[in-house]
Amino acid sequence: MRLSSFFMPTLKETPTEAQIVSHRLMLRAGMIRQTSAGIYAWLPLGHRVLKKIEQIVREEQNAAGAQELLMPTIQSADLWRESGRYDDYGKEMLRITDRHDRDMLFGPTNEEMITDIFRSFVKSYRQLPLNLYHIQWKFRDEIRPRFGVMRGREFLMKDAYSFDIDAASARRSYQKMFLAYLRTFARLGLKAIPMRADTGPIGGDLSHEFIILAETGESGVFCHKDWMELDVLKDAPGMDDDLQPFFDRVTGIYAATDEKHDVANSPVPESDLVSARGIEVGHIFNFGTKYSKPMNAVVAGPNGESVPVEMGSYGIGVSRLMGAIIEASHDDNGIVWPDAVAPFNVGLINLKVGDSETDRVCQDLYAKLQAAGLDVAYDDRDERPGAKFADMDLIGVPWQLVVGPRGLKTGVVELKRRATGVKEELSVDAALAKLTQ
Ligand code: 5CA
Repeated sequence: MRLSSFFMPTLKETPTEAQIVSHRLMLRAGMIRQTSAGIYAWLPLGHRVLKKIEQIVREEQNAAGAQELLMPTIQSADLWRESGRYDDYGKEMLRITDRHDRDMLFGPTNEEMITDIFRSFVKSYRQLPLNLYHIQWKFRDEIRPRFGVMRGREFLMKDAYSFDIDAASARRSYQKMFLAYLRTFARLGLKAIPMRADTGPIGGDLSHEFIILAETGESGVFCHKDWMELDVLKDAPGMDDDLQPFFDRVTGIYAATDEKHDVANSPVPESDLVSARGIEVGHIFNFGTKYSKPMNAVVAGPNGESVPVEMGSYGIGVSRLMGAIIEASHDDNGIVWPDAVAPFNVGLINLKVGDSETDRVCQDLYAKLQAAGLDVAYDDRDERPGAKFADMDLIGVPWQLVVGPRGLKTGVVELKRRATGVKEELSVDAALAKLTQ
């Protein structure tokens, strides 16, 4: 992408309405634009990152055996009357009436709809286990939308739903998602803490929240003092292995409860726990037959008997993750994207647009880096070098390649790593080799 034509409305001033750093940086970098309270348009830079996060979430869901589908955002109220949640959900649900005076709603979650799809097509235990997910916009009329995309009213969520014949099999489905979540967050460059949680309006008795540590977070968390140094995924089993020992080990260590350490039930002494604040980026639930019973989602069991299916649901806040990643990874100059989700892999800075040799080398590098499959932000704007460096740091491009006439006289360019600030001078070919290796 040539920055001279890229729609990236960066701001020089710090927006005063934003209270936390991720919100400030997303506005300053021209990633989002608020269109109503808690509702955002995703501008090209923000959209790029959103799609990268979404893709990592998708790949790990697929690797855990979940299958992607896509359900609509608008739902019929009738389904929610069947489960009993239409009245329970309260003012957070955006209720809509269509031209025929039918009650509709903008989905805050999809348990009812997926249960309806399931019961229409699945009739036998032989078709189980089944896990279906989608990545779709949700709407919750939050009383206090704030902190940008962190607590929005419209937000992008990945929600998966598992269906099993019995509780033991449902537990295994839960454990698969638990492991998939740890993997997903690790790939996003985040260290998520799984914490025993209340089930709230979703229901059930087994639930974990996944929390990213951040002082600005809205969740209180008790975390084992060694968690941030531990690499639990190092000895993690494969998806087809027995997951129980891994699950017991991890949850045993972090058996804290939503606001208070459950001293009576936790194997962890209180002295090993530290209390901190964090952002909830995922939440998983095992709720048994809470929806299948009232909605009559039954299958024929091995002896022909009718069995209400055991269910779980598994959410990841895809748009919230963008804020969480920035909270976890920024400095005074701007965002420091982990490579996996960066909007561009490489920033190519032309220090003297119009200088024929500099232009030629940049053009050549731009073509070769792209041919190697990298996303390149080529700063070919007629701007001062200082402004270009500042923008590249603000938008957090992990590798920055600086090309100017002075360096080219001796055949070198400068390569900077955003995260460390370390700069090195290399020949054009060596820089290219390093970036494309
Ligand atoms: N049906 C279940 C699991 S699919 C469910 O809805 N769970 S949830 O309510 O916990 O939401 C799942 C995730 O969505 C949360 O962990 C959080 O990361 C994200 N989320 C929830 N509310 C918001 C919001 N207002 N803004 C941004 N993200 C949100």
